[in-house]
Amino acid sequence: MKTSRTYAGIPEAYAGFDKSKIVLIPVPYDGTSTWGKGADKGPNAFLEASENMELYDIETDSEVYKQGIYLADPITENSSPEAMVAAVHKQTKEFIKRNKFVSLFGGEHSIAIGAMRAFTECFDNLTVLQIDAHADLRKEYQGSPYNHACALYEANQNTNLVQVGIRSMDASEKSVMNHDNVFFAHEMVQDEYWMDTAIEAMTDTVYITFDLDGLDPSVLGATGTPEPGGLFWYETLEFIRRVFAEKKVVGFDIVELCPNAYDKASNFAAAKLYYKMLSYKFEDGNEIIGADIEFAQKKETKAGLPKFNTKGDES
Ligand SMILES: [Mn+2]
Repeated sequence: MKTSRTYAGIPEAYAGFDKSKIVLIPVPYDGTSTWGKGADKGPNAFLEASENMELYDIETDSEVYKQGIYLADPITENSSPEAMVAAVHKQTKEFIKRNKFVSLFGGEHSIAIGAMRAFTECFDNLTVLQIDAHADLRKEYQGSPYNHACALYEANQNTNLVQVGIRSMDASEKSVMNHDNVFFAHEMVQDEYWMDTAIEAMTDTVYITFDLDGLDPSVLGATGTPEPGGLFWYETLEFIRRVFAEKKVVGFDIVELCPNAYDKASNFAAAKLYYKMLSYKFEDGNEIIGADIEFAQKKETKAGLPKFNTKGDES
């Protein structure tokens, strides 16, 4: 049964589908994880933490929930990895076509495959920005191309993939990796210009897939395969805020929260990260959505809203 739960407990007035600019799709899927099980519990832990979070963002001086955040029904298809990917693809594409800013919360990283496929079909010259400890470039793993270890294989074939925070991979992945677009954690720590170089490597249109294990485990430890030496909180925020400001970010997912009873801080970090990303997206002056496909976008919504002004933000 659908309850009246809203994202972060926001008032119904900001949570209806029609008026919401943002859609959140929970995908509680954990079909292929190899080590720490429990990413299927991620969306609920994330939503619970979000319900206990203050909704004014100091840094951007905004309350982004007032843009409207529609909490979609979770995608629970798990009869096979293929069926799950197809269900995510279909739902994501439907919401893109209805001119929503689509965000997803997993679930393990394979939930991003269908989402990235939908964005690739709807937007030209797409960059996928992957923040992750792992390269995830295997063509198949344990018999399936839809394993979490293969999450970025397709995006690497079809988009401009930029990988940030990588510190674990298989030697076989070296041959498919685009080395100019890979930012290894051990190099980032010695390169004060890595953010500039990473942003230069992106096209104008960006989708972000954020595997929480890209963060340092001291920031967020409740993930299936934690790796030392990850991104810290404020450098993460600085980087993604710049990406939102300098590029047209068209959607994002956050994956691999694997909650446990002893570490509530991780759930809160994931909740805060999600809200920060929305706050940056809708920060004054940032461009809104704008796909290269036909939208049923209502003209009157363009009037009077400063965020639709595009003056002077093309660099
Ligand atoms: Mn990972």
